[in-house]
Amino acid sequence: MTSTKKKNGTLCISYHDTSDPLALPDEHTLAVVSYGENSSIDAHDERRLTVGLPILHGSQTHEVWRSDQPIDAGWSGDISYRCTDKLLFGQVLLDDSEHVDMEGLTRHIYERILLLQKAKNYPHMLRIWNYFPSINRDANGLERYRSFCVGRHQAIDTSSGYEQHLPSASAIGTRCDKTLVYFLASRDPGVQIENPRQVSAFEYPDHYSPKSPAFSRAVLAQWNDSIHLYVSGTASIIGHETHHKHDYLRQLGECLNNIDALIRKSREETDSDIHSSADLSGIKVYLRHPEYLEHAMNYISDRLGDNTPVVYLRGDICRNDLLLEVEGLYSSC
Ligand code: 3EB
Repeated sequence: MTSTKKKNGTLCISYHDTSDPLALPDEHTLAVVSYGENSSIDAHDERRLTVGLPILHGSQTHEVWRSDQPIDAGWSGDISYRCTDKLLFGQVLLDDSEHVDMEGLTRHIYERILLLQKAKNYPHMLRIWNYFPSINRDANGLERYRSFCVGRHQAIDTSSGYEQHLPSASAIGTRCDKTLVYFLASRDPGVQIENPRQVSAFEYPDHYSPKSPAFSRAVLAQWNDSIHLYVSGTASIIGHETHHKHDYLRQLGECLNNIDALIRKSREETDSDIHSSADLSGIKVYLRHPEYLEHAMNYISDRLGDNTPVVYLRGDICRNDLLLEVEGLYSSC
């Protein structure tokens, strides 16, 4: 479905196909996120970012971030940003390979982001996406995902109560040679939602990673004129353990069960009127193997119907036994 109506508000996030005029940046655009073989930021227009994951299927594959408020843009070191009176959208793209020190690279990125948040006064990180190469590869005796967790933990503020202020997140492995991180931070805090079916990631036992993964399961943001729910990358994890290790369809079912449980929790704890994963504005399904695509599409269509934009991407998941992961986003405008 293509819409030509220009949406306005503090922040609107919507999904569009390539031929839709809204997929082209204008003066209200904070970002247009697309997908392709390599992670990149358009040299002529920093609003256009490409995540280095091949699209397996999807039509409305351009995620468009817009605001009707005046936008200020700039660079802070490696970070390109756009901000309004309320929010800061930023992105950073750096050379990476399996030989790069992942812990140091991640620490650098997160420290620079925090400096920018402090300098511009957007203290609340709401949502962050991390895409880096060779996520499951060992380097210097530690899987790169775990080194990422260590570097992130070193950079963030871990003073008392920090676990209640973590953003929702995704961390997905690419097969390109750059690390791309993009994020949304705000002047006002969001509401953290944790999943009753899962141990919070920041409380995982040590054997998953020397430092726990610093993210919330979901964050709800109440803007003046809209409600957003940012659902983290969600896997087939119950408690803290992977379930259905060799069965990607059961893993997919469990991802959706987890997202539905999170959405229920968000309704209990806030004024949100989101009822199930079928109400989400957009869903991303990351598949470790392209062969899963057809069955995954049939399953999603049976469970959610065909009204929600879904993009299927080839990406690696942070635990070797996870075959896929699902994230979602709700934007009321
Ligand atoms: C999990 O639930 C699956 O480290 O930022 C999902 C989303 C996962 C974000 C992160 C990890 C992260 O543990 C993995």
